Amino acid sequence: MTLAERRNRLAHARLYGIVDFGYVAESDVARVTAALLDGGADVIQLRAKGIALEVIRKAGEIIQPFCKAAKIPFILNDYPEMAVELGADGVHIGQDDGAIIKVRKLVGEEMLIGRSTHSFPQAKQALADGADYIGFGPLYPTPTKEGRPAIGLEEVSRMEEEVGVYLPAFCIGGIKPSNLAEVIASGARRCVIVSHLLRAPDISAETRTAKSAIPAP
Ligand code: 3NM
Repeated sequence: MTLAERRNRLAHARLYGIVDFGYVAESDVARVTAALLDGGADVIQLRAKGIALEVIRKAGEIIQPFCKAAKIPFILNDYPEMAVELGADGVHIGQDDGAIIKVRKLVGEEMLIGRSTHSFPQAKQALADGADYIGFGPLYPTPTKEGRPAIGLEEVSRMEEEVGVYLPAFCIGGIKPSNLAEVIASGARRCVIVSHLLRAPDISAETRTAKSAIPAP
């Protein structure tokens, strides 16, 4: 995908899915990726905290062709150099993973850079620093990042009005069907859902249901 196609895909994205090794066994990467894509996930990230680099690389080599065939951006969490080697469409970095400009030097101009943000000021900063998209959360307590304080819904509309108009902003953290309506009502236009989808008996169906609850941007 060209940069323009990558940006265009993100601009139209509503639901961002993550193949997270906290929930997905190495042997299940292909099945879960296919199910998320089949359910309509608009972006796929590989997130593997504390996993050996070789295992991450192998998982990336499985996910990349699935995403390429579906024309869905494949984003690697952390590891900018590996993201380039894998032919990923982007890399996602946290608040403590250094300056975006440094990551940009590693990945070049064609790749998307996503940044996790946990407050309105951090969201504004990520925009100023040249992020291609942001995550914003955690809105609720989440088993995926246990102990992380929830930021609630208060800042969502301001973030969307002052940052989300310039770049895609994905609300994240503890989002599930039972709170999706209030997340949308608070002003969110795009969501990341991890544990709820990955724990579902039918990941594809659950993904489809969640996506249908997020209005098209
Ligand atoms: N990042 P779930 S919250 C990976 O706020 C991640 O930056 C967050 O998983 C952030 O849908 C989070 O299971 C966990 O709550 C999202």
